[in-house]
Amino acid sequence: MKQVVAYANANIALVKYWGKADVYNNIPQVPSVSMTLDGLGTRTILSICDEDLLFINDKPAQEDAFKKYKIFLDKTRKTYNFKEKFKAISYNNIPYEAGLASSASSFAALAFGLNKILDLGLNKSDVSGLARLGSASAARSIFGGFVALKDMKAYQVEVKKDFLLSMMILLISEEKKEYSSTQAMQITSKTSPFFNAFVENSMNDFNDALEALFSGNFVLLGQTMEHSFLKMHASMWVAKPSINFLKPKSFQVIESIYKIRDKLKDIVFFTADAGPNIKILVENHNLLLVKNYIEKDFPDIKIIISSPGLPAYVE
Ligand code: 2P0
Repeated sequence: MKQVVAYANANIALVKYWGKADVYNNIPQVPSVSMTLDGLGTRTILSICDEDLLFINDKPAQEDAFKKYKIFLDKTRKTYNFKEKFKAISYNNIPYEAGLASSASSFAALAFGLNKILDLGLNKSDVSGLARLGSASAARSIFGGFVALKDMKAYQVEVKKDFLLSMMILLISEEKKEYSSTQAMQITSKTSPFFNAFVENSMNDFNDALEALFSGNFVLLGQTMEHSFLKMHASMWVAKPSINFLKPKSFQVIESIYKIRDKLKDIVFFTADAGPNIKILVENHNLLLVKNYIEKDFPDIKIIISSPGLPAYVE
């Protein structure tokens, strides 16, 4: 039986994607910038089968995940004109559905695997476009390092030599969230009076983040990242119904980061996605110092540390 194995890393957005310009083609309404996470991702074993099947971490996928997989395959079959069905056996080494972008690495690995098993002959940019049909953030996980996604196109961005960054991921809760990202962003874009402001500002954040990565300006990068995160969450809070992904612990961690900054200036910045886990951006030379502060304040929080990761690949 023909099978392929594909791997993709997850990514964390520094400048957030939130809202869709085109729902069917899954085209983001705003440009985003992310860091690909080294060693945190999804490995998928893909084979042709009589029916579409999805297993995640050795269990049949839950209904929501299976539905998203099936919709993605149906769109792909239509776009590339084939009839085959697929069994995907996926292993995530990141907490599933905890706002750690596991759908990004899942659909990136799946798109890479489909390209190979069907001999579609797509280049990386086109594989990224295919992954985007599954989840827009997946378009970024095809590439390594730092990645921009604007309209339909994702690409790796240039980073100043010796600008060495790490992301600390604080696992505050691995509970399944009340709304999926897709649901939450639809509610926000339809009902939040702040959503237009988020969209209008997004191009500035995108340009500032690219400039900061290019020139190695950590403070500009961190401030831009926090600003984008705060605008995304603020616009969700005033949606109808109001959506809040953060937990009291998330706010306590933010307080602790303010405290570090009071003492040591702008050496640390935070962000969060569609979940309560806080992600902390630091330059490598400050990593241990910041980790020690956080561990002292929160000895019970598990911390995962990641550096910029490699692009997706087929084994
Ligand atoms: C991002 N997130 O830029 C943003 C910030 C979460 C918060 O992309 O509807 O699973 O499948 O395109 O990609 C998560 O949303 O959403 C996400 P769909 P996706 O990383």
